[in-house]
Amino acid sequence: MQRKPMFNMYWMYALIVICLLGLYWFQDNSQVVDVDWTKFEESAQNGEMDKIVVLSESGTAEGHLNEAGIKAQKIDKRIVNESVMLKTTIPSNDKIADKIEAWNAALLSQGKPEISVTYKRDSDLSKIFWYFGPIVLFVVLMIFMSRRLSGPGAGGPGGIFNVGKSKAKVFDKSGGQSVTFKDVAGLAEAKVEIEEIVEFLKNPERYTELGAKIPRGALLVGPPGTGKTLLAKAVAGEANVPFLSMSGSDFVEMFVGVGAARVRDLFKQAKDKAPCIVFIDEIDAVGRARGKNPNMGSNDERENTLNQMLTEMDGFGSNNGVIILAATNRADILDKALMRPGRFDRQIYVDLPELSDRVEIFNVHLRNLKVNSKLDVEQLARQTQGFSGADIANVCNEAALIAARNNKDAVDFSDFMAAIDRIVGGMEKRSRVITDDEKKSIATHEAGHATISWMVKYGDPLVKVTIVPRGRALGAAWYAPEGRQIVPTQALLDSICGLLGGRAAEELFLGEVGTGASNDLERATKIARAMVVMYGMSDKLPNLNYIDSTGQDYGFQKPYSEETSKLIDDEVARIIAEQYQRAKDILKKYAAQHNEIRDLLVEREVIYTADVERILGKRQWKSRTDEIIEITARQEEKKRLESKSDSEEESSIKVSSGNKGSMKQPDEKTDVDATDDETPPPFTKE
Ligand code: NHX
Ligand code: ZN
Repeated sequence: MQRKPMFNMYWMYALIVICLLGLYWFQDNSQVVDVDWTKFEESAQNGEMDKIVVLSESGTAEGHLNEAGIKAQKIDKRIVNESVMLKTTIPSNDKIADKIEAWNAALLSQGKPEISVTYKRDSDLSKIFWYFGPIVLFVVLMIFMSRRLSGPGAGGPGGIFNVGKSKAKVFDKSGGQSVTFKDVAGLAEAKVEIEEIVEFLKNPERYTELGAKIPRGALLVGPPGTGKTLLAKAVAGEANVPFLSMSGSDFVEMFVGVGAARVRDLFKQAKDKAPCIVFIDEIDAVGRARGKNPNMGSNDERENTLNQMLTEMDGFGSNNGVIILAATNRADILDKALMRPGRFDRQIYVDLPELSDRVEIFNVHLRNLKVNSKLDVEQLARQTQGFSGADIANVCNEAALIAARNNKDAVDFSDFMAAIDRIVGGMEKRSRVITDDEKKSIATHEAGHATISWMVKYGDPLVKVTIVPRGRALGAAWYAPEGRQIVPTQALLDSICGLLGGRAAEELFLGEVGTGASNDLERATKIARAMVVMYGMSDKLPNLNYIDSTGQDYGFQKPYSEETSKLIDDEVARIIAEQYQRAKDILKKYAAQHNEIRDLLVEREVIYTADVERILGKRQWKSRTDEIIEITARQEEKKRLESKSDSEEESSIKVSSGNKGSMKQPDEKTDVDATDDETPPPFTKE
C-alpha cells in the first residue's frame, strides 16, 4: 500500500505545543541575562566568573557566573536561577583575548582563580540542535508508536486520529490512465444497462427537464473476477467524473461508531466532488441483511454502519450528481432495504463470460503478449468454460511465464494449455515416485471415470485422462464443462455416476478400494444431497426445497422435522447406491474397453479424446459445446451475409440469392458447419 503523508492538523498542533513546552523548559534551565559591556567587564574583574565563552561569529560573549558571582548579582531582580550567564556584545573581536588575559593577570595577582576561555564559532546552530533534537526525536517516536497502534492495515492517513475518515481511493482525470468501455470485453448486456448511468452523469438536464429523478445507485451482481470493478471504473472514465472507490470491509473497524463515521465522511467527500461516482466493492461486508434475532450482539456495529448508509442514500438531494455503484457476488443476502427504490434501484447482472465473450477477453489480454501468430483464440476460449475474466488474465500471464521458463521467443498454444491445466489442476509433480502397481490402480480408477462419462448421455466432453500427479491428485480425467443453462435430472444422475466410476472400477477390477476416491465421493454426495433438498428431485420428497436462498438462515433450527431429516439421508444414500450400481453395470459391460484404456494410460500416462473415441467408439449424443459452436457459426454466417448484402449489392449472383430469402435454409447450415475450421473467404465454397 502506498504511504499517505503522515502529517495532518492534529500532528501540527501537537508539535507546536511540544515546541513551546520545550523552549520554556530549556530557557529556565540556564538563565541568560543580557548586560552591557561595562557591567560584564566589571563582573569579570571582580572574579565573579569561572568561564567565558566567546562567540566570535555573532560577536557576543557569555560569562558563566560562579557562586560568588550569583550572590553578588542577586541585586538584579532578573536573576532567579542557580546557574546564570551574563551575555554581552563585545566591542571588538580581536581585542577580547587581550582583555581577558589582562583580567586574568589582575585576578592572579589578587590570588583569585583564573577565568577559563573558550572560543566558539557557529554556536547558534549547535544550540538549535541541542534544543530541538530531543523534541524531534520525541515526535518521531510518537508517530511511530501511533502507527504501530493502529495496526498494519490501518496505517493509512495518520493513525488513530483519523479512524472516522473514509479511506476512499480517489481516481480522477489527473490520476493517469482512465478506463473506458473499450477496455471492457464482453458484458454486452451489462454495458447497455450501465451506459444509461453515463448518460445521466453527462447530461442530467435531459432527464431532469422531463421531471425524471436521477437514480441514486446501481448494484453490480456477479461472480468474483467478472469485471464489476472494471465496469464501474469504465463508467467513471466514460462520464469523465471522479471515481471514489472503497471496499465494504473498509467500513469495519474494531472501534464503535467508526463504520458510520466513515460512511458519513465518504458521502461528504462525494458531495464535494459531485458529479462523481462512488464505488463500494464487496458491499455484502456491511450490507448483509440485518438479523431478526438480536442475540448475536456482535453484529450491532455492522448494522449501525448499514443504517448510516441507508440514511445517507436517502438524504441525498436527488439531482446532485452523485451515483453510487456497489458490487457483490451475493445479492440474495443483502438487506432488502438497500434494494428499495431510491437506493440501489437497479441491479445489473455481470455474468461469467460466454464463449464469444471469452474470445474478446483473450484478445484484450493478448494485446500485451508476444504470441505465436497462428494462435487459435477460439480454441482457447472453448477450453476455458466457466473461467472469469480475471481467470483468463491469469491464464495469459501464466502462459507467458511458462514460455519464458522454456526460453521461447513467443507464447504459443501449448503454453496456454499448460497454463490452463496449471490453474485448474495445480502444479504438475513429475518427481513423485509411483510404483508400477500404484500406476495400474490409478489408471484403473481414471479409466473408470473416462468409460462412464463417455457412455452416459449427459457426460461432460472428455478432454484427456492423465496419471501424472498434479496438485493433490495422483491422476485425473479432464472435461470441458458444458455450462448447461437447464440441468435435467438425468444430467445430475449421470455426473454422479461418472464421479463414482473411479471407485466402481477399483472395486470391479482391483478387488479392493482405496482412500483416494474421497474427493469424488464428496462431490457425488453433494450433488445427490442438492437433488434432494434443493431441486426437489427425489421420489420420497418431491418438489420440496429446504434451502433458504435469501441467506437469512434459520439459526440453529432446521426447517424440517427429524423424520424428514431421516428421509433426506435415506434418499441421498439411495441415489448414490443406485448410481454406483449403474456405474458397475456399465463397467462390466465395457470391461474390455476399460482395460484397454487403462493399459494405454499406464503406457502413455496421458491420453486424449481421440484415443478414447478409438476404443469406445463415437459418442451417441452431441455435446452442448458442439451445438453452441454450430449455433455461433450459423449466427456469424448470417451476419456476414447481411453485411455483404449491404455493402456489395452489385457483386455476384450468389449474394443476392443467398440473402434475400430466409437465412435458415438447411443446406446453408451444413455449408457453414463444414467450413467452420478453415473460415475460407465468403462464397467461394460450393
Ligand atoms: C494421498 N492423494 O492423499 C494421495 C497423494 C484415487 C488414484 N494419499 O479422484 O488423487 O489419494 O479421478 C481435490 C482434488 C484428496 C481434492 C483431488 C482431495 C485428491 C483423484 C486424494 C485419484 N481422480 N486422490 C481422483 C486422488 C490421493 C485427494 C482432493 C483430491 C486416485 C484421486 C488423492
Ligand atoms: Zn476419481
